[in-house]
Amino acid sequence: LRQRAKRELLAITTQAALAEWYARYLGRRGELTQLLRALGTLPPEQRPIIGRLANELRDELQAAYEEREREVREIELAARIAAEAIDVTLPGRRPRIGTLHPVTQMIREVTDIFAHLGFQVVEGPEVEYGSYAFDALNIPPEHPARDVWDTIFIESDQKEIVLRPHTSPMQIRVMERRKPPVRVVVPGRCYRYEAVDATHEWHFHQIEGLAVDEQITMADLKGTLAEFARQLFGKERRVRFRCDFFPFVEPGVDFAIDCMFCRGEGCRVCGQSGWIEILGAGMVHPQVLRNVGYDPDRYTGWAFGMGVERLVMLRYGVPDIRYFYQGDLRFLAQFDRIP
Ligand code: FA5
Repeated sequence: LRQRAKRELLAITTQAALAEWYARYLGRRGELTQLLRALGTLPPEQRPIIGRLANELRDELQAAYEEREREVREIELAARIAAEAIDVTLPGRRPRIGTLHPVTQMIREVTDIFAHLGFQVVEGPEVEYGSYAFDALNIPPEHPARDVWDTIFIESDQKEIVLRPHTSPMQIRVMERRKPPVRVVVPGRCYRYEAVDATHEWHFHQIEGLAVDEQITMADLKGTLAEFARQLFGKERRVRFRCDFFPFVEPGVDFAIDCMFCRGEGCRVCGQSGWIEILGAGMVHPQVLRNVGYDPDRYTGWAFGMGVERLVMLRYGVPDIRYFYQGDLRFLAQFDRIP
């Protein structure tokens, strides 16, 4: 009995098997317990001898059991640790950190350049009154120029409300509230009821510029924009002004830089003209100054408006404006210069 019990005990590696073993030998119906109970049936002279041996065996098995119990606990613990092991030498998983949208980056870069030239950055509402978006800018109702800005209307009753088709209404809002000198740039979203193609979105961004003071001239406009273009696109940039028409400026111009993609024939960016138009600009129309209560005999000023997506497209050679708002990370993650 002793040898069998001990052999079995040593083979045990789980608490469950251990409990079974205990019941089999030392439990209430265990073999040894039965044996001890049967002592009474022995002849009286044999009882003390057998009784002593049986009690010794019970103590021995009890001790062996307790020792094995400790060992089994260690075996089980070791197995659990092995199963739950963490390899601390594995490299960590890099969290995915977002990047600023290329349009946001460009807005920051452009407004930064103008901030260093003494311009304040202000913002205004995207939902705008028709009176600010058009009338105060010298575009009366029924004027054909109103169709140039294919407008998305919110309300078309007496008090027209629109999604602003350009940032120019902020010229009015700023001048209404301040006396000259005024020097501001206004970044913001614009919306147009427009067929979307590679260079036109129905939703895009502009940055408006406005400077009004005594004796502001076209030369200031030219100098400021040339400086801006060279900071953004390189010192060697040449610039061009050509006549253009906007109802709220007189004279109006379009401003272009020399094409930096031209390698001789067949340039897809500038269409071989050698020039890339960047923005519309001009001297603030005297009627616009009057509309905000400025004296056009005392004050003059200039304004410009540029498309931000177009600047990004030029800078990085993005062929299609539709990439900007498709939310495709393969496109967006390329602009990962976090400032
Ligand atoms: C204007 O919106 C005038 N407010 C600009 C201005 C301001 C002129 C101050 C004079 C004085 P225009 O419609 O050309 O002008 O738009 C200006 C720029 O916005 C364009 O050169 C272009 O870069 C961008 N733009 C216009 N429409 C879209 C469009 N659908 N998608 C993307 N960019 C556009």
